[in-house]
Amino acid sequence: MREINLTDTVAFKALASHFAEAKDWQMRMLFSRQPNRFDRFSAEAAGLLLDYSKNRIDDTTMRLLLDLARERGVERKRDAMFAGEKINLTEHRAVLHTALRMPRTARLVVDGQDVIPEVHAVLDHIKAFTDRVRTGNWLGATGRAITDIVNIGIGGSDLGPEMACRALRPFAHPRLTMHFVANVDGHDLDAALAKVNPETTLFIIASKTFTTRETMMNARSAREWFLGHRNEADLPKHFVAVSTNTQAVGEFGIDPANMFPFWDWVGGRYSIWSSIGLPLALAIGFDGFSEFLGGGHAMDQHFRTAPLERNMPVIMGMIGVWYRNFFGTTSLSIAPYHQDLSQFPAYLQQLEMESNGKRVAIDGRPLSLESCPVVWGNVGTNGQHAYFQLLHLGTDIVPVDFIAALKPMHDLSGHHTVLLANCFAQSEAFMRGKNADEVRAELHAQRLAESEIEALLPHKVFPGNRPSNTILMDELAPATLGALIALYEHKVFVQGVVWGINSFDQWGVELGKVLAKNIEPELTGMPCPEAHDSSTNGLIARAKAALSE
Ligand code: G6Q
Repeated sequence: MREINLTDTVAFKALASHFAEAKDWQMRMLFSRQPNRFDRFSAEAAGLLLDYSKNRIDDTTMRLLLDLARERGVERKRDAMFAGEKINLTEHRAVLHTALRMPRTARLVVDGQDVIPEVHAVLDHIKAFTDRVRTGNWLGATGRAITDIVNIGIGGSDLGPEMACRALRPFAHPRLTMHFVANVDGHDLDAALAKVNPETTLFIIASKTFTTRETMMNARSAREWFLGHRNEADLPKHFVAVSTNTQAVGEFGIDPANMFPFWDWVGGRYSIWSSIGLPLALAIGFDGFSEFLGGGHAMDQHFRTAPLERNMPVIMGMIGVWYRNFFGTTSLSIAPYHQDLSQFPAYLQQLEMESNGKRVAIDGRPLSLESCPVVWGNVGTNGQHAYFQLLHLGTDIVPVDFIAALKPMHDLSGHHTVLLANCFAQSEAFMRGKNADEVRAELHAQRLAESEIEALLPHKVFPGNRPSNTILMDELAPATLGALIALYEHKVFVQGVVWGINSFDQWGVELGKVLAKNIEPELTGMPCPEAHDSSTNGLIARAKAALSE
């Protein structure tokens, strides 16, 4: 079916004429004109508060953005996703990560089969296994309890569990240390193996396809390392798999009883809720993992049922469209003011950029407008001492998402107050800026000479009017983390619908999986299967010479 160009929709045209006026608005003015902006432009759901008042929007902007969401069919397509329709058209698949967090009592029929009993059968398996490891009843080959878990996976089979295990570190079992190996660069596996003892280590080979070059190479090397210390009969006690490919898991030598399956309707970057979350379930226990799923489900319910005016993923998605397609912003910075969310920007980078980094519409025609911005960031306050200079004073406008928990998970006095003060002060400064009069007054107070004040002035004026969202939660716990991830998943969905793209395929990633295969044999001295350009030939020659020394 032919997609209607975004620029041809009634709502987009209305927004375009609204933008002609809105583009010059100053947020300082908006706040003084509408003192209740915080109440008007904030929403709450699933333990999260979203303050979106520090954006270049007013009531009309929001009304028009929601008109656009409706005209693009966000509600209809959302319902189609939840119902298990095959909305991933290029891969002919349903998109059902939301089914992974549905309660046991739910029912969801896909291709004539209710998937919920299967989902819960796997969860039961995860529970039984994780209980045994955590209580010390799962013993290694020499009768010792497991102390270290090495997850070998990449992309969606790595970023989610690694991010979540770090985020929920205070909830983790004290005996278990988690390690994550993703890179085919042997330094990654080598560093992990140097820290662990084969007698007390459990390897999780996590790969949806069980064919990914990096993961299979790391898995084979880990097995070789293990067999250097123990024998083949000991493998089942130290190697388990998470995959959709039963045959390949068996061929690798992993006992099918130790395989945790999932389904092709779970995309890699949406798979933390499936067996790919096994490291998280091991770390925080099955009850914690269930709370995490519950948080995601609570956000699903909100996304499905809340009116668009109060619907957090819809609001965040549409504000993102406002900046990307009207103000022409090119990136989005994620600023978690929580050390345990240090991997969250990298996680969102994949979620957003792999989902919506597309240049053609779902019908294959080129998009009429830009899609996903570059997503990047780091924890606060660290980022303040590095790139916040550009966010405040650079030539580009970069919207920022601040994320913070109101209560810390530590007892250190004073730290959390300073952290939160910094977070709120930054969003205030982005919004207000500092005008010439304010800078002059400051410099006069320092008793600087008039000539110096005038010379310094342009450097010290902050234009402000730089937008941000702030997401607050009571504390960073399994349920709030689940809700936070699901919030962004659905925000990405909303934007994908508005841009008219398939958010659930990843042909750009698939390319990487085949490209290196052509060059690999050449580096080991095989004849050149195809002619490259002179640059690639030159690089190959250099590497070949170094590798053969
Ligand atoms: C995610 C992507 C990608 C994928 C990895 C690992 O949505 O498809 O990041 O997760 O390439 O794939 P396997 O799990 O199949 O090894």
